[in-house]
Amino acid sequence: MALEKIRKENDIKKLDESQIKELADEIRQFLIEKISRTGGHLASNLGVVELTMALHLTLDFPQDKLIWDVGHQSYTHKLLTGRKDGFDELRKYGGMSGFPKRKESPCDAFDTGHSSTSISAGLGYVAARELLGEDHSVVSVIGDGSLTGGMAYEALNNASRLKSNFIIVLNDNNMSISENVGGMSKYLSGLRTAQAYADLKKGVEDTLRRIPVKGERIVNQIRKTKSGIKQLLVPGMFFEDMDITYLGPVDGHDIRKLVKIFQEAKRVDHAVLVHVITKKGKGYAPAEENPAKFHGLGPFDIETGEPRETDGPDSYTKVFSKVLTDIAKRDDKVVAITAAMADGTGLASFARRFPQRFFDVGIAEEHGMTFAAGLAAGGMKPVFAVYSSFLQRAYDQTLHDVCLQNLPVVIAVDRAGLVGSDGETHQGVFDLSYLTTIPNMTVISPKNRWEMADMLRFAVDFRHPVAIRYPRGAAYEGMRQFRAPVVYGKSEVIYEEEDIAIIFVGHMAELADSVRRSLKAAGYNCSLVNARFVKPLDTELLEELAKDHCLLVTIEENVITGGFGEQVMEYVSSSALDVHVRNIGISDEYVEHGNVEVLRKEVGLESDMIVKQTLSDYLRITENIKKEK
Ligand SMILES: Cc1ncc(C[n+]2csc(CCOP(=O)(O)OP(=O)(O)O)c2C)c(N)n1
Repeated sequence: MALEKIRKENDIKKLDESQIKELADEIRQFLIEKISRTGGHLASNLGVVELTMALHLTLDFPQDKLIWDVGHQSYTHKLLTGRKDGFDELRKYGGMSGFPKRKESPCDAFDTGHSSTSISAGLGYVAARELLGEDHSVVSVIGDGSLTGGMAYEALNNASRLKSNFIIVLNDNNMSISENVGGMSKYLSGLRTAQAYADLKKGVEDTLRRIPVKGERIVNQIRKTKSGIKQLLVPGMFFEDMDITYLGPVDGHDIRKLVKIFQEAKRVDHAVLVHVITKKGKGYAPAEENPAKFHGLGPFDIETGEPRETDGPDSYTKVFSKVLTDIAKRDDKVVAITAAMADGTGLASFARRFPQRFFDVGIAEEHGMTFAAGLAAGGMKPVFAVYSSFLQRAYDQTLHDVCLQNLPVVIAVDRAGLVGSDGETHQGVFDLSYLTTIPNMTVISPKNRWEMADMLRFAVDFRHPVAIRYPRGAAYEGMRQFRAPVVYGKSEVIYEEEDIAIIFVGHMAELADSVRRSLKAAGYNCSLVNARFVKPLDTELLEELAKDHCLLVTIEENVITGGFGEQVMEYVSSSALDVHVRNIGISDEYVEHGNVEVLRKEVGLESDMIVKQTLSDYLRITENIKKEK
């Protein structure tokens, strides 16, 4: 067993050639087996087994720095750096992360999760290396999907000035999560299909080089020209014209060729891009056939490739997808935008139904938002469906391009709240804070599947910027009897009592209801309010509640800082209302990976804990009132 010989970084170099081939097969088998049990990112990892091995054969860890873009494809790297045992607890609370983590290993050079950061981070490492007079390699691996993100181009623009070695590995599998889109993708396809032609060019170049004395000079001269003759010799002109040497394309499953090209890349005295062609899902037929399905998934059956967990009730995403398609049938101004997440956001069915009105902009949330603003200014009704954590990228565009002009863009904020096993980078727990800072923005959140539908209809008809926030997973099917029309700026009182009032945001409905039931069982009065609007606040209701309640408890799955509760607290305080406020939410920390239920307990979004806190607050308040009397 070659894999057993790998106990720590650099052990791979002790294997002979036959064991190297064995190792690739064993790694694939290992990944398929483990991920079939834990879930995780399968297809991307199967695609980079040989690429990672070749990098490990070329580099020395931890001195050399290897930076993964997104980082979802770093499993082989984890295996080759002594973390095999971690796979049993992959993505579980307290277990190994599914992404690179510096605190997990000195061989993880940079923490990632969001795309298109690796070239920037690599350049930073290179600049630090130069300033500190160090001498190690820096390699950034970026996928063709991640190369659709603007940050990558900002970094390439910078890389052109480099005077020392920096290796960018372009892992080109022609796929983002689903099929890759756009001009760069087309350009790379051109380079790929020109493989035979590229070999021919290489032949010409080698022949020229063999001309005694002058050969090398002629080749260099031609490389430097801007003329068409260069096109004959040099593929990858886009990069070459930016003074980034282009090497490849090379077969990403041929370890010998890969090692050779990486050795060549190490000799370049500036930035160099190695174009590697890989197959997403390589070695596991169901993943090769359907790489999008196997990009990231839960536990599955290896034989059939089918998920182990059966479908439960519809997810919020599914409700969004169905209702939006329904709205669009009647309103041909409605258009939908995704930043490379057509499947995840549920827009894939909209795309099939209305291909002309669907736009996948690539992994480009910033561009997606300003594009939506342009569509709205041009008379359409854009709905941009985007995960909460990725929307963070488009804060300025939301502020500067959408809200400043008060344009009717609907932001469908999916995966809001804790998302679970993807961890810190993916938790959607900041959106209420950052969105509510923006003038002209309205922020709403539904308590159950029916309100999701009602709110989406409200949002599409609302002629101003509006964000509708909903979580990952099953749409709540409780509280069906409470279905009052959505009225701008108005909360929904579900149970009206006195003393204690719980105000919850969106999917905290179930938890809030359970807290109330416990309080009632213990003999206390308790009102229950569905905030509905996080912005604007229903201040009229707060004034009313203050009259016959002494404690308001706010519950939201968002950081407390700048969230709904803090805004309630601020209003109560600045209006000198006679009521105390307790904010329940996420404290000022990143929340790591793990099952959502486990994470909720960890952060204190759990019924018993909230009941205890509420009673302790209530008893203290009533005690003080008695004393004052
Ligand atoms: C800013 C941001 N938006 C969206 C995502 C979700 N996402 C994760 S991987 C991925 C596709 C990446 O494609 P590529 O870089 O080609 O890697 P591959 O999985 O094909 O190896 C996307 C869209 C993300 N991680 N970051």
